[in-house]
Amino acid sequence: MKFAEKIRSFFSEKSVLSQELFDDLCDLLVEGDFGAAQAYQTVELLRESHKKEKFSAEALPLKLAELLEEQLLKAGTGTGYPPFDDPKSIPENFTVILLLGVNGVGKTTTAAKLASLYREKCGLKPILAAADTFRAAAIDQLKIHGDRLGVRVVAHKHGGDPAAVVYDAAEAAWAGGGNVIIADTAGRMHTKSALVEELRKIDRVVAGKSDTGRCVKYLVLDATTGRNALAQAEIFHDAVDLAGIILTKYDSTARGGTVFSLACELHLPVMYICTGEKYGDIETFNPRRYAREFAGIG
Ligand SMILES: Nc1nc2c(ncn2[C@@H]2O[C@H](COP(=O)(O)OP(=O)(O)OP(=O)(O)O)[C@@H](O)[C@H]2O)c(=O)[nH]1
Ligand SMILES: [Mg+2]
Repeated sequence: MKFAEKIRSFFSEKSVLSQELFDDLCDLLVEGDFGAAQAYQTVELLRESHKKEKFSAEALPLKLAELLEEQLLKAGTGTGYPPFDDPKSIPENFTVILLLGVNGVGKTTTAAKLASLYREKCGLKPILAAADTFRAAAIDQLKIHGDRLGVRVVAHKHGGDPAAVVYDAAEAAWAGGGNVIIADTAGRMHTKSALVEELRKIDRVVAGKSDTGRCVKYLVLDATTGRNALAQAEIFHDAVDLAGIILTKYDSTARGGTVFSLACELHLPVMYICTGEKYGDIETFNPRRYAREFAGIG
């Protein structure tokens, strides 16, 4: 059963706002991948607002959704949801988007989806950069996507320097070949310091190419890994300055509370949600819709 259905049936069975209901809701949130402390805190806030406003049991799902939405919006403050939503915000020069993440979370697939999304919905000219030079097949995998989509792919040989790939992609963009570079990285290093060093090098390459060029780092997380995804985010966020999260495989998960933990515990906003293997299976994250769906509304 999808979590949204579960929470919906939970609310539909309750007509009285009792202590027991709040306790059960807390357990349910934990089941939905909330951290225990955060679930407790959320329910406490609901309880307090109930004391003041005396709303009915029927109003509880909406109150929960509003509270959750607020938490999500707070995480997005300063970063903005999502960067290219508004076609008027097309960058003057170029933006490099680096996709980071552990093995198999969906980085390469997401790179292709973003290229398609930016071109179709935002009118941008994307370039794919094969900066995962670590795995031999990774370059070909990205080239296949590029061919299918008709998007240019900048690639070097297997084992090459990822920063040099980004440099060449930036050259191509600078020469008018594009305005958004999506770099598929190996996204993991043997040590944190090696990862940090690698990313600093890429930052320098981008900064050296243009005053207004910017480098945005997104961490790709597999939604099916639940609380483990949060642990990954913690490690990466500690090592590098992440702009946000891309959540993949949301089609295969029943829960989704991790999104609220990312927002509340790490102040990391989710930017995109991927719901399948096709290019179109990506959506810009909508805090209101997400909070309402989670609370079983609509
Ligand atoms: N159902 C579903 N599958 C996905 C989604 N995103 C990616 N996948 C699948 O997940 C698998 C791994 O995807 P990749 O894009 O190769 O992952 P990666 O992070 O690049 O993997 P490595 O380069 O090996 O680290 C593939 O079979 C994808 O089709 C999604 O949103 N939903
Ligand atoms: Mg890959």
